[in-house]
Amino acid sequence: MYKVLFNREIGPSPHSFLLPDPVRDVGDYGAIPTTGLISGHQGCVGCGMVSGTNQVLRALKLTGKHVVASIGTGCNEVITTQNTSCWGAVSVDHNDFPNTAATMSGNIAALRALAQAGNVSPDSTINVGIAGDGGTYDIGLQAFLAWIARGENGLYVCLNNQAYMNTGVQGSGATPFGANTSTTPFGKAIHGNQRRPQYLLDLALAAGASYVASACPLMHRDLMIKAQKAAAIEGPCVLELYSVCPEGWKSETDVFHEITELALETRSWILYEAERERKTNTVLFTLNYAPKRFLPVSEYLKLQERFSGMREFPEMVQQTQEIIDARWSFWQPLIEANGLESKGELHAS
Ligand SMILES: Cc1ncc(C[n+]2csc(CCOP(=O)(O)OP(=O)(O)O)c2C)c(N)n1
Ligand code: SF4
Ligand SMILES: [Mg+2]
Repeated sequence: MYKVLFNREIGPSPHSFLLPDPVRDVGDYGAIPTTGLISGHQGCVGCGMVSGTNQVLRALKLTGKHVVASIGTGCNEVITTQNTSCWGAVSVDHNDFPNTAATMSGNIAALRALAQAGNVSPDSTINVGIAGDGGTYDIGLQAFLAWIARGENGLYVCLNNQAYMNTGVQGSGATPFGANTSTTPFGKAIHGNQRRPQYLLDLALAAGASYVASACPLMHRDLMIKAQKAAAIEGPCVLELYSVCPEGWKSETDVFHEITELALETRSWILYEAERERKTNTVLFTLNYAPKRFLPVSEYLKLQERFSGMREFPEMVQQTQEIIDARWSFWQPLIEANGLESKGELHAS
């Protein structure tokens, strides 16, 4: 186990108690030159993971280092490898579905060999792995946990769209309770996904990750700060991105913004980060966003047809609310200490 500390400040933070200096605050999105994914990908209109990948790459390029990305099978790989030029100057390899984290170890070994031969400087490169939730929570979990156990430097990005989208919307370990997927259909006898979702960042921390963070492309400044931190902190670092998927979520293609905002305001997606100080085995938790309104989860379910069946079953909506409340209760002491809760509503300044 580890000792838990809370950062009293709520909000995006370029500071880390593991780094001598803060990372560069990337500020407004518009101020950054486009060096992430470039044109030519084949993502659906309104796809969240295109924007998420783009922001990660932009943030990493800001460090001036060369990015080596190992990408696991899934939508992100399929939509960017018919035309690999959309990766620009990133060195990218497509690995097998379960192997993203194992390939990261191969890449770091290759970097060490090149450095020993005097061909590159050892800290000239950022070692990145990118995979979906199916490729991480399920088939890639063994490689992922073993990579963390090896303690190597690298940034693993999980693009979480909460199902196996590339192969026809099968449920994964990250699929929300009650969601309609092709393996958890909403029928008369069984009402959608009957399991509660797992939480990747909990697993990663328990396995010994140095830094874990959740982010979403809507909060681009927060996301890009976190990507830079994860690239700078020693040891395995994990970034999990909320990735809106109109195709699998059965949502309109132009409500990316609204869905993400509802996810944050209902606490269906919590923006936070955790850094581990190894000597004292202390983990510092920072909440990066406190909802402005304490909306019930029923609001979040409205814009996504994958949840439409649940609307007829108020007890399922209530169960979803309980799952959310239970997870949020971890942050309750911090919320109270900041005086943010009042009459059932949160008023963050
Ligand atoms: C060993 C193996 N099993 C199954 C597949 C088929 N497959 C390719 S992508 C994919 C789903 C990927 O889901 P996820 O990782 O969540 O990524 P998404 O497509 O949702 O972005 C599956 C099952 C495969 N390529 N390799
Ligand atoms: S199916 Fe979903 S994740 Fe895949 S490209 Fe389309 S919107 Fe993006
Ligand atoms: Mg997925």
